[in-house]
Amino acid sequence: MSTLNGNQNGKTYYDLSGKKLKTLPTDLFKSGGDAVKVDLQSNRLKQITGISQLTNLKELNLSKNEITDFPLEIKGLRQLETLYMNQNRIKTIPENVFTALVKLKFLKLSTNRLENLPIDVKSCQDLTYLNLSNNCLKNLDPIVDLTHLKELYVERNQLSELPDKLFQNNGLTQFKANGNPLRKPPVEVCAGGLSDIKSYFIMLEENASHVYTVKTMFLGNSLAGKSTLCRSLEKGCPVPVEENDRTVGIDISEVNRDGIRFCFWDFAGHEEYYITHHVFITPQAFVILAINLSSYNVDDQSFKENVEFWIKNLQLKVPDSVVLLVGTHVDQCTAAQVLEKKTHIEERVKEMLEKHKVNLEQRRKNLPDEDNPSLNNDQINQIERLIEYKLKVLEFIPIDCTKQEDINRLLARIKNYVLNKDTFPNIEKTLPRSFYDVEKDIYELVKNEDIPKHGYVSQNVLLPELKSRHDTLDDDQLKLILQYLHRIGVIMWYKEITELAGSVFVKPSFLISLFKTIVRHDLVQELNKISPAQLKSENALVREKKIWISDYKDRASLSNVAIRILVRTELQKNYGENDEELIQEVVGSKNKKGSLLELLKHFDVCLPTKHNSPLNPKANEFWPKQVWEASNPIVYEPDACLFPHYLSDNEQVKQKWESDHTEDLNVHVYLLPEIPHGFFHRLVIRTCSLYSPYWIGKDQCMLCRGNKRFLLRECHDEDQFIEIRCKESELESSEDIQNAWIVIREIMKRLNTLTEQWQGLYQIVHSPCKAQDCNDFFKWNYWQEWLELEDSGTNPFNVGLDEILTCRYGHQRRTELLFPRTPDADLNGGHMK
Ligand SMILES: Nc1nc2c(ncn2[C@@H]2O[C@H](COP(=O)(O)OP(=O)(O)OP(=O)(O)O)[C@@H](O)[C@H]2O)c(=O)[nH]1
Ligand SMILES: [Mg+2]
Ligand SMILES: [Zn+2]
Repeated sequence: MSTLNGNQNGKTYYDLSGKKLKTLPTDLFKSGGDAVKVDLQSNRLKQITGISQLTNLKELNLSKNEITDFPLEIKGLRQLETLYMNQNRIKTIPENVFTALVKLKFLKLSTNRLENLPIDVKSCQDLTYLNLSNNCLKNLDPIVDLTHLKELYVERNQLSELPDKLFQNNGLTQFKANGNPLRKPPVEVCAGGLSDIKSYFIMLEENASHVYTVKTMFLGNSLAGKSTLCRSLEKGCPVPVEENDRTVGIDISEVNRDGIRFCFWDFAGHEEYYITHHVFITPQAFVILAINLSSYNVDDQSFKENVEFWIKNLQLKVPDSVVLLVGTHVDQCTAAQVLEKKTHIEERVKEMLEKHKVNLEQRRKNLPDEDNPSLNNDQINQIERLIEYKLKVLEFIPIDCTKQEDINRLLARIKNYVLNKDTFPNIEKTLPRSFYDVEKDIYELVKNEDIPKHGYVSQNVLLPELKSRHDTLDDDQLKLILQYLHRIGVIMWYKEITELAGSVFVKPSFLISLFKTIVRHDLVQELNKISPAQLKSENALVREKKIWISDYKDRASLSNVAIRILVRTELQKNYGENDEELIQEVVGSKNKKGSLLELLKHFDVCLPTKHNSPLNPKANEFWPKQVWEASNPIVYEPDACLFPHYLSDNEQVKQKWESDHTEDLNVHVYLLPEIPHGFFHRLVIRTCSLYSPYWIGKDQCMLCRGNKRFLLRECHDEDQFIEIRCKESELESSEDIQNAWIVIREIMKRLNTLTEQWQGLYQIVHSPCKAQDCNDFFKWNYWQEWLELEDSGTNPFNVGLDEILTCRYGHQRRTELLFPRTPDADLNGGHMK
């Protein structure tokens, strides 16, 4: 038999992967049922009749097929230890299958449509690995008795609770549960991983409490009336806001009403702030979208700017948001106008939500019609998940913010909605009592000035203070609580940033006030205001100030010295002259980067650009056919921050890249439904901190790696995509091509993780056909697997792909130019896992 791969340690195994099989080949059975391992992944199997003849089988791989009904015949494989059934379309598993599979150790069922697990799965007492991610499971009760589990994955299901019994098993070392609507433990605890979940259940035993907290975000354009609404709701009566009192950044406040705790986040409406807003627009929040009815016109433009922009962004970022539309300024409109505008907005919103849904369903429907449906399982799963998200837009409430009764009416409506379980299923959380107490104590500490009033405090100070008030909690438990409070946005503790891990921002408003000093709509004015005395404090000259301003205007680059001066001024204004330690910590000094820059980098707001000194050997990397000059004006500005967001053209990039060539390596990453606001610049910031030299423009960026040039480009044709190219003239050998793919993989990895920040986004990847004017393309499947590939794994592009690929119009290319295929694929197998 041609597919017999011979003996491996005396065991017979067969590699039948990627052969377009619809049934099992009879050869497999002829050879006498001696098979120990069979790899059937990436075929088109719907059933596997005959498999039970292979009674010696220990390992069976059926991943990436078209199985919808769990094959009962598997029952006959009593020696089975390893079973891959992932990436199929299985809805249920009948009872009495697992009772026969008592030797099973490894079971992968991820990416199917399972709603339940059979109770008898507990018969598999030897199971150590179980992967159930990407299904529709609502509870995990059937698996709590699997006491030998070491690894368990249940990401992206519909779990609202995790059974605590599962975590009494001390053998469990790996557990992932992202992407579930969890209440117990809350998502914010699960995000901390296995040890946090275990601690949570232990603390819960002592004393549980149910907390109702709603983060309420006020969004909408400038002058819409957000601050007016926010302050009036807080006070319970109309609060006038001055016309020149524009919100800068975000204002945060807190109110308790009838046992519900509201955290109000009043966002500034100016577009400049959107780059920092992004970070604070978080899931499970309640959004009040304010629309100024007096300036609203009944037309497309007005709808787009005042309503659509915000709803679209929410749909991409947090697609399960709940949005209340509030029309302000009704006192400045006639009753007829209010009605007309209200109807217009309501109808257009309905249309837009409907269109979003139809588009997704259309895509979902079109997918399986393609040549090889099993290739699309991942994609279908992704889209179905997006269809399940339902952004809820509640009613439209027109109000006059200056009238008491309108404020009362709004308050009553909000309370009604918030207490409605259908609207807010996650508002009630089960938490150990201590979570609540610790939070209260932190506020006390600030109030009593046991910690400074800005609330930026070292853990060495905070933890002992808290411990003295809670003698039953140890450091780890306190840290778990702090981490939880960070995730719900009550405090901020960036433990993943090394330089900041030791400190906590007990008041988020302090952190935001730092951002506000440099990310603001009137920054140039602020720079102009810098006085000679302030300049002197940093040993700067007046002429430098002029350079800062022109660099900022022309090149989106802001000197670190200027940043230090602006922040110092702000801190001195609010917290007194004398706290030099705080100032140093935040703004840094010539030798040490301050925490502010670390944060801005962490949030992908700007790219710290380095001085081209011998200390930075990377900066001297040569690139093709030119001598590398040290004085690139944008990038090697010593000690500055680049804000790609403010760049206005691509001239420099174009000049360095020269022109495209059809033979360039070329990958298109489509982002659907559209590329989110600020996505490309975040990608550029993340990528350019890896490679240099680089050149950044408005929506293009070129970077070099060794002697190869790569281009990133945001494309806004009808479809929106990000293009990644590698220059063809620099690809002479097969090794060159492989090396270029390595860089492209790094870029795509960053792109892929960045995408996770927008839950409503999905990606499709193509390599366009390289022939001139041909529109055909080659679709990438399982590319996420390729991104995660470790040395031991099978490159999915080596399974079932020929050496040469042909587009539908007959143009041919070597596969390695279209896909990251490794040329010497070990056709003899031996890499079956
Ligand atoms: N007459 C009238 N004035 C209102 C109403 N709502 C808000 N205003 C006024 O409109 C102006 C702008 O309101 P703000 O609440 O500051 O607007 P904002 O949305 O917070 O604006 P940014 O902070 O710039 O994003 C203020 O002067 C308010 O007093 C209303 O219903 N009627
Ligand atoms: Mg405001
Ligand atoms: Zn073609």
